[in-house]
Amino acid sequence: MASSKKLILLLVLAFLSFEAVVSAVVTPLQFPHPLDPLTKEEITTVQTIVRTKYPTSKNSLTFHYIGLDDPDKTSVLTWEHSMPGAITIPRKSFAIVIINGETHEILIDLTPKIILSDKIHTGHGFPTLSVEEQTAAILLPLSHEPFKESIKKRGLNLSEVVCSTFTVGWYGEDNSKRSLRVDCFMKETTVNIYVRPISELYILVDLDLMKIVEYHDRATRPVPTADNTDYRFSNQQPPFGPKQHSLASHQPQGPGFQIKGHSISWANWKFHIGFDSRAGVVLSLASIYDLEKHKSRRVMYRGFISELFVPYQDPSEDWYFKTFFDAGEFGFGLSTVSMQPNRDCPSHAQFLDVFVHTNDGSPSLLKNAICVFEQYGDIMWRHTETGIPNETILESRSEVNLIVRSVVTVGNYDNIIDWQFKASGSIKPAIALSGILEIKPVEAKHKSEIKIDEHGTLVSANSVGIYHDHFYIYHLDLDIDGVENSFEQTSLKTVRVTDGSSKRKSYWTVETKTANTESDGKITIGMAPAELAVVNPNKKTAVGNDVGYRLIPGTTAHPLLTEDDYPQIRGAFTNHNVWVTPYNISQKWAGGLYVDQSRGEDTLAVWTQQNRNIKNTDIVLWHVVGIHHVPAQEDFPIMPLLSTGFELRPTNFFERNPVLKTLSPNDLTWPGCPK
Ligand SMILES: *[C@@H]1O[C@H](CO)[C@@H](O)[C@H](O)[C@H]1NC(C)=O
Ligand SMILES: *[C@@H]1O[C@H](CO)[C@@H](O)[C@H](O)[C@H]1NC(C)=O
Ligand SMILES: *[C@@H]1O[C@H](CO)[C@@H](O)[C@H](O)[C@H]1NC(C)=O
Ligand SMILES: [Cu+2]
Repeated sequence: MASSKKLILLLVLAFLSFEAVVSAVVTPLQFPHPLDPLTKEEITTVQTIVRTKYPTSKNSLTFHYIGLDDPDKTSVLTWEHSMPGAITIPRKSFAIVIINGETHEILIDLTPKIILSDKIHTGHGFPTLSVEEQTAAILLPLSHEPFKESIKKRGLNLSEVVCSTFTVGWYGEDNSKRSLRVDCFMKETTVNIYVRPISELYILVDLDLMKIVEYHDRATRPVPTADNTDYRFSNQQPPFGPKQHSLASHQPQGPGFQIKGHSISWANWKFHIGFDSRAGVVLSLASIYDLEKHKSRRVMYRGFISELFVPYQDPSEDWYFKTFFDAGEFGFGLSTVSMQPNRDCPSHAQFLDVFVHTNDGSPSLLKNAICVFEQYGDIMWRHTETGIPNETILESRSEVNLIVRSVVTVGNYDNIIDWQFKASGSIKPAIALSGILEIKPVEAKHKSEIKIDEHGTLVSANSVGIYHDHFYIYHLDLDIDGVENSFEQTSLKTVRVTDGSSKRKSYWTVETKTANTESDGKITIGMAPAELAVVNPNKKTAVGNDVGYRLIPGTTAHPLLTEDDYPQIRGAFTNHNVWVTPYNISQKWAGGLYVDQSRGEDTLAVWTQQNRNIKNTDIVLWHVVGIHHVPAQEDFPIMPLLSTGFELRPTNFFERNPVLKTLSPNDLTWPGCPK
């Protein structure tokens, strides 16, 4: 290693702010924020109250969701504009609890500690699975005699078998038992279990009985080899290239953001970071300070990922049911993992811990669940003016952005979920995927041996990475400079010159339409170019434009399943890339409140059939970010990040470039180093 040539890049930068900011310390708040996630004590209160009302055995009372019951939006807005402590918004919790086989929706007031309502869910679909019941289910095969026989028959070592849970979906059947499929893998000599499946076993677990209720072993395809599948550094052989050079980051003035409780202020932005066991990170009350209007202006009341639909595209017995809804079935919050400092987030990042709940209702601490940091090095704006004789003008500003990051690992896949804030007013939500492909074993060692459609790519000998999609749907309750907004579609249209008034034969111009009802808000982004914006028709700029924010989509993907296919009925919220609904406190989950084995009766696609008014009212923008994944060899044995995202960008929101006068961070030298 040429360590003498090691380059230490120095990044010492000042914070970017229009007001003096002291270094960030997580200070406890005198008055809690009404949108703060449930505290450890509050989760325990829910547990105690429910258990006191139902003094049944522990096994017949399991908590599948404990969260903050959303306070009334109007009250939160009033609270925000009142003196601290002047208004108290009651802290309430909404819990979904299975008690003796019945699903209860329990609303609790946490201050007088009373149950406000307790309803039994009678429709289709089941609550989010608990981590603990999945942990119990994956152990069942290991003591199931027919399974042990199958393992023996295959010449495998039972001590090296690990199993994993897969939701069963719904394929038109009337059955309404909570069940799970279990697939098993070999862990000998590699930890990369997903690429070493023991295929053609059918293991169905009844979750209420916590028993294997169906078992078949149809045939025997060999388990793919463990060679070259391990991703742990300790198991790699040199050479370890390409070489990456080191970077030291240091913020001598401290970070440019401040965290008070769960409220963040940074540069011209203020927002709140919440956390929910189903949604994961929830950002609320995002406002930007307008230097010219001398006030903070609201952009977003709340934003979070409402659902993630991952349908695999192999219709065979082993695979057809693999059509997952990761938020509703597994919980984005429950699947959030601790991040590694200096790897998942830079060394100058600050971390937030969260509490999730276990299935017995106890709070469980998750360290380093969220990180907040500033990102340096991009250009904010620039211009080189070469058109003025004998004078060169070069003006360039570098920018500092703020990132809020969390990682949600659902089984084989890791979803890196970022919210980027820019001083120029943009919010850029981004998603990056890493992790491991789901592999189907095949006989073929070479592509030429594959004679039938194996529904995937041969990524290694005997290993097919199955085609699938990742559809993320964001719930974006934008409140552009106020609650009453409209959705506008500005189409770009070709005009043909027919009257000989120009030497040109054509040009393009725009035509703006304001959406009246939900059907006007269903947008399939495609060939016809259009600008999509949420505007406040009641607020105009000095020159008369409606203030607004534009949605600049990233990659868009359209579902390829037929609309009558069962998974697509359940995932019908992917039928359009954009939807607009009137704000409804109960319509948070695009795939429904109860997604496991749901029948598509409570999806965004169904709600919008009401075709409600969305003009000049409180609206929610839903945006689907999709990735069709045709696996490639580089995705094996573990895939480098695949990123996508979109931008919410001010459009006639400010009178002019809001960062015209923003200084670049200072150039500083490393303490003790020569200049
Ligand atoms: C099976 O795996 C266990 C655990 O790794 C190991 O101790 C044992 O020797 C293995 N048995 C055989 C027959 O390879
Ligand atoms: C530019 O500078 C050159 C050399 O100094 C000079 O001869 C010329 O007149 C200048 N041109 C203009 C447009 O000022
Ligand atoms: C609000 O959402 C709930 C749940 O989907 C629904 O039953 C209700 O009709 C909705 N209200 C309005 C006014 O749309
Ligand atoms: Cu993928």
